[in-house]
Amino acid sequence: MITSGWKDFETLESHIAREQTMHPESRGVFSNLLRRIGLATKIISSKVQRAGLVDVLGKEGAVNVQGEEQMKLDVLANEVVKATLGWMPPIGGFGTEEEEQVTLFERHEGEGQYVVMFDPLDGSSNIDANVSVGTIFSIHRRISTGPKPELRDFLQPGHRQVAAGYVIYGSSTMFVYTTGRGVHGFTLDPEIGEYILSHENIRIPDRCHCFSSNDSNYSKWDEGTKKFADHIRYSKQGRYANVTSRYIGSLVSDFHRNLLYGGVFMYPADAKTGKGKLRLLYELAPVAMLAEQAGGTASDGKQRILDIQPTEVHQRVPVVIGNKEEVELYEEFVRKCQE
Ligand code: P6P
Repeated sequence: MITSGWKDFETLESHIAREQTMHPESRGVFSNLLRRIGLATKIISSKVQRAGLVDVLGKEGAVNVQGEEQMKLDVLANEVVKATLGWMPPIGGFGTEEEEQVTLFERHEGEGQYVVMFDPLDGSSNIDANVSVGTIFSIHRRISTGPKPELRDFLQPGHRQVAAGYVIYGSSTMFVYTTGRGVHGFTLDPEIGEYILSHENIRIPDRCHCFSSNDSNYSKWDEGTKKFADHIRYSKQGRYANVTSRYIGSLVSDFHRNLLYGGVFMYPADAKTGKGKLRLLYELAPVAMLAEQAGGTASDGKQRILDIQPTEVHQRVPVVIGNKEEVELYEEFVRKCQE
């Protein structure tokens, strides 16, 4: 009988509604925002899953604010996010990897209380090779009180996020999010167009199963980072007896694998410039919130990613993220090599 187990047939919609009951004062505004993000990602998923069939593969012929070549799907995903969310009264403004400036809206009294940051299609350089990509989002409550948001509403430390999540467009499409009460994963059933709860209360396994970094940058790393990477990969004893290397080159995919299997991902600073590659506001702060909600953590080598006070919208920082034991070990290697 197909009805057996349907009592557990939790969808993203019903989960959001259930979470809302934890806030009796809530009018459902925040819940509607999360639902719309779910809708936007279903639309993006339908485009990504048919990328080879519709003329959306390949380069847009433009570069984004990062100086990165925009793929057609980057532009399309960005437009979908803007069209799906931009008109919503609760959104005072949004920022996206694809645009230099944040977009600010003048809303009526009592509206526009949230700002949202997006990486509409993370890992898009992999699209032509059919590698998993993802959408990452971060939601903050405004701290300014005027009719329009101000930049400081976006430049808040990650520990103030009210929600964060990603959707991974892989062998299946999965929506993973947190509102500060655990991490929950929903797999899209394309036959009914619903995200179904498939991974409730995800906890990162306490084992370093995977080590994930772009080793072609090894020569650019500082000594502490090199020693840490060598220790994890080559000691082949104790906790690291069975570590394997995996690197997809798509943050959402590398993070999602480590979240489920255990492991550590790092994109360290270039020792010469001190700069990292990954963006703080719409890549690292959201995945760092998820990591901590799942029992892991994320650091720039010296401090929690979630404690960094942002200074600009497209700010890049170094990162090590995953099991708490490995991230803390990294910080120790960095400290020792700087003493
Ligand atoms: P590299 C994708 O372009 C991205 O922003 C992340 O998704 C990914 O983790 C990283 O860059 C990959 O960078 O230099 O290894 O290609």
